[in-house]
Amino acid sequence: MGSQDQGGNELDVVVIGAGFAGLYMLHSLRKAGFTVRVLEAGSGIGGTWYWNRYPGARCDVQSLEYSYGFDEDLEQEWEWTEKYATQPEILAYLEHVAERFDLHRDIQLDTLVTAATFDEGTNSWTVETEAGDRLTSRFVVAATGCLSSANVPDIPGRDSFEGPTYHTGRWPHEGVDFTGQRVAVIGTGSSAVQAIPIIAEQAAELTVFQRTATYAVPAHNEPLDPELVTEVKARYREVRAANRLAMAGFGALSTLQPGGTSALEVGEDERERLLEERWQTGGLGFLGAFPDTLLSPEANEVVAEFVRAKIRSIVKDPDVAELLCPKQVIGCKRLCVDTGYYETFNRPNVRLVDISTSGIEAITPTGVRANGTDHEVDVIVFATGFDAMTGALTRIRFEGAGGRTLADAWSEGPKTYLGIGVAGLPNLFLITGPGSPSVLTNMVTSIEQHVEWITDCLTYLRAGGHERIEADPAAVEQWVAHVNGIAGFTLFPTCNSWYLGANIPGKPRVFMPLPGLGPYVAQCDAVAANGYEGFLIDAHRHAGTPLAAEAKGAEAVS
Ligand code: N01
Repeated sequence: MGSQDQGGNELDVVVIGAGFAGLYMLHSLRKAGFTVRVLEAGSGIGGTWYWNRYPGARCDVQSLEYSYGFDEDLEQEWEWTEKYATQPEILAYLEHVAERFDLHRDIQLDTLVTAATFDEGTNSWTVETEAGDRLTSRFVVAATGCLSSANVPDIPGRDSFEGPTYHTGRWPHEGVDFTGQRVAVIGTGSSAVQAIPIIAEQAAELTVFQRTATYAVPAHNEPLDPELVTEVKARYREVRAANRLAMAGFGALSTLQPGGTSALEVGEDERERLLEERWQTGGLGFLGAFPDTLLSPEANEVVAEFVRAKIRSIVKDPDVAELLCPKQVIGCKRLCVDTGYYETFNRPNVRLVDISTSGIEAITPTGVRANGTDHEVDVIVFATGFDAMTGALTRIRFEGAGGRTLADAWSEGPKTYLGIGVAGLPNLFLITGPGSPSVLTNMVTSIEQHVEWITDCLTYLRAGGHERIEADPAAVEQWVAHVNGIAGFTLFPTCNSWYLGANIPGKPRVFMPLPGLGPYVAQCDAVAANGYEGFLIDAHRHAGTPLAAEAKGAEAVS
């Protein structure tokens, strides 16, 4: 089954990326007897948690849930310190995982993959790196992350600025000292919401450029209660299983049950009580007060107005408060979880500049021009997000059967089967790709489900002596229609979110993730149980590829 790397070693799988997905993919495949090499662009492992080192970076899914469940000893021995873990703590956890499972020996750092070409004669991929290395393997798994291709907008004069500029997703490892500096932050998404309160404490002046106001709910982060940790560790199997069946891959630790009655059917006092209870609890579970928040515009408005009232009560200047009140549907863009975000706009050294009408006009050598005013600054922070879900994939030139590239296949927006397979690109697997729940869930839950599904699939192929699998174009079309159909029932497509690719000029506007993890997991299981229904297995067997050769490969990895 295996192909060869440059050193002549048998390789079954090349995995691209060494974040949560790539690390577990390596471990899982190795355990199943496959030979694997992981190629990672960074100088260290960790993916998102390697790159996003901006001030205040932490996860907004509880650490006891945002962690691997595949190894019982691992989950028992690791001690999280806070309800929501910081970036350094999550990175330390991933380093621990890599050490514990001896992963480093199969990971090649500082290796940017630029292209991968499928050879129909041998049914294998040749993966090329920026340094000119070539590796050949039967399968490629893209564990490239959904939010890893940084978006630095092409604002006129961007490169003329004479001071330092930073993107939150490419933060310097040594940190940045903003003491005494005049700082501009462009963007008000999750990264900015976390960074702004901390930058404001350091900087002499902070100017925030806001194109769209954001909804943020309090984190109420706190040190983890040892009693809670003991209690969760005692029932971890149940917690992990419940999360995999849940709509968003988390929530098993929540003290609040998802609301069962429409926001429009409960009385005003009860609505207020339910929302206040969730506001005081904190976190993303805020959106779970009513079942129709993301389905009915009227129900949504009830929840949105509750948050606007909170903003008006926190922010002292009524004009600033009004600018900070979002107009779009709540939850349509990803909800932010904050610690002191709105309060920061009460500080005398913080200014909010509304750029909703005409954007940023220019970046000049000394600052940022908006609404005809030049804002002089020493430093610019781009908290401008990512070319989400597709950017990290399409920047690699994947060339599949008949010279068809991934960029060709996705010219009208990403099209996949299950978010895992792409028609015309055999033996390529995506982890948490577009068309799967991915970014609408706890990423670790979704990653583990995909890793295990892919491992089972490769084991099945090996057992059957198969060397090629690809998504059936008809199954892809049906799946894309299914994803659009489900998204169409929700309010998600109603705003300019990165879920739709709307943040990247020229990107096709397609809702990329699939709402609802639990039902999706059942579909993936059914596909596997039915012999990988919707995938073509050895459908285009090359006449010159004898089965004996693959059987020999299968022996080598078994
Ligand atoms: O990026 P974003 P992010 N001119 O795309 C603005 C995850 N995450 O890095 O809304 C001016 O959300 C843009 O404006 P608009 C999480 O899934 C998780 O903050 O497009 N402004 C927006 O305000 C999150 O959703 C965590 O009008 C421009 C901002 O920049 C995802 O990563 C923490 C602009 C970008 O916001 C991405 O978050 C951090 C332009 N040309 C991130 N272009 C946690 O777990 C863009 N903007 C807590």
